[in-house]
Amino acid sequence: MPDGAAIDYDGLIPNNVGLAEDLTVRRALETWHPGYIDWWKTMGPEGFQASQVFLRTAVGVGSDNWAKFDFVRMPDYRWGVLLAPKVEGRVIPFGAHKGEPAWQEVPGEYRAMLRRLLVIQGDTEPASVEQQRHLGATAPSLYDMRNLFQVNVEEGRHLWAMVYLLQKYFGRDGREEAQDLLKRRSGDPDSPRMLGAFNERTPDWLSFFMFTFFTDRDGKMQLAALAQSGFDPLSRTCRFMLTEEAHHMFVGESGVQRIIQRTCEGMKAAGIADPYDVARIRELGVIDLPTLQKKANLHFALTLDLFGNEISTNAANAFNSGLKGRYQEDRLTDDHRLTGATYPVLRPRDGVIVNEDVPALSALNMRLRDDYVADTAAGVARWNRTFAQTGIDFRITLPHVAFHRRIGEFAAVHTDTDGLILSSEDWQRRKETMIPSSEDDAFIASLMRPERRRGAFTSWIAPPRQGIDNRPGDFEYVKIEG
Ligand code: BYC
Ligand code: FE
Ligand code: FE
Repeated sequence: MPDGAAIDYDGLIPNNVGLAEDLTVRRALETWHPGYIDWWKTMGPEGFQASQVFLRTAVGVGSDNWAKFDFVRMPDYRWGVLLAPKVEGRVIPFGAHKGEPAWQEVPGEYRAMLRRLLVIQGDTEPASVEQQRHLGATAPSLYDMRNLFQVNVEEGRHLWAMVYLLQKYFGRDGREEAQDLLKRRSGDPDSPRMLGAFNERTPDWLSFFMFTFFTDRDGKMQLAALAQSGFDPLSRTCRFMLTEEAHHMFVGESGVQRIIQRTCEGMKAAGIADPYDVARIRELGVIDLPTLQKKANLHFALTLDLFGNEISTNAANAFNSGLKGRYQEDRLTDDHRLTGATYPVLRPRDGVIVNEDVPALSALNMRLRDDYVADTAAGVARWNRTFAQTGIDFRITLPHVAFHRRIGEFAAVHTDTDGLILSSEDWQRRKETMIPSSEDDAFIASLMRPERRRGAFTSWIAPPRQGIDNRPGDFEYVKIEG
């Protein structure tokens, strides 16, 4: 196997970072471990902790055959520390240190900035598990329940990934940050998670699928930018996390696609052609398409906030110092320093939205957000094929980036989904046509009835095209009785 590809499963903590020989870090992680298990049992999935779940576990870190599938009780999942193989001779790909050997130790002058990035990244992982903890009870099938738990255990592992870096490279402060990552709580007024969207509720399965489609994709973009890092351990960690991340977005994309499919099939069977005939469509026990659009609007806007301010000195510093690159930095063909370059940024000016060129370094959050929007739009286009295939006249669209924002240039204005600036009165009057109303939420909540028979799916979602690991349709993905 290539360097770093073998995983040691002998000790308490599976790893490919030589923990057996690294006594200090092994002790720090073993000391942290009980607190993690305690957090998992109290803040992780509610119920089902004794159930046998058909989960994938990493057995290697290469690009193929890296995972195996088996029945595991979630608290026994082998969370571990897994880094992608080291690339010999790797250099810092961008910023002021471009071309110097990649750092194997923390560069002292950037220690605080690096620690902050690790803590923010680490904080989102347990936050998402907390947000999703009540969903097992209302799973629309055993297949979906298993996918939820798969995402949850892997987000737990992503927390391990950041905790390892903090404990290995940041000594005492790192150990303190690792403890604090177990203390903050999603939505807690006194000690909330760090970023806005991670304190929102994920009360139902439509929210879960939208979250994994939109918000896990922010994870993909941020991890891709950090995978370029000149701090090599971070780069290697993020590269392996991205392998796992693909499944999370698959869960979201296919989840929403299956909902669309079920709704379209239901409408056809009932002879309803008008997607806005909401009352009749809801009577079929499926989710009407305008409500899906409103949910997409909401989750897109919440996720855009995660890119921070369009114009940011933090982002410029993180790039200049070689800590956080751009999406696919290694495929871009400019000078990778951006000292004289500019980038267009959208901002509201005197009641209209204009494009202004600003120094490219300060616009890096905006740029990553643009890359995110393009990646998201491709996913939405895949959803829209289902309308064409079933002959229902509808399309999901992404709202304007100014819509319903709380962070950045647009936080101060209200707009409609086309980006037209609205007065507060107009916004109040029209908002329930653009984001879910409490009545929409109540309707969705009314559909959340569990389906636990093998191979069965609840009324509002179509079965998947394929089982996990090629298992048959009636496979018992979760053995609830354990
Ligand atoms: N909420 O200069 P700015 C994932 C703060 S998702 C609250 O624009 P910067 C996952 C900001 O912290 C990926 N506060 O900031 C997905 C700063 O505060 P301080 C997570 C916010 O640093 C699903 C101040 O405003 N990873 O993995 O350029 C499931 C000034 O802002 C927010 C990362 O985000 C907000 N939304 O940009 C599971 C990567 N936005 O320091 C997991 C690491 C900004 O002045 N993080 N603020 O007190 C970063 O790269 C950057 O910190 C950010 C913010 C892009 C998040
Ligand atoms: Fe993650
Ligand atoms: Fe994820």
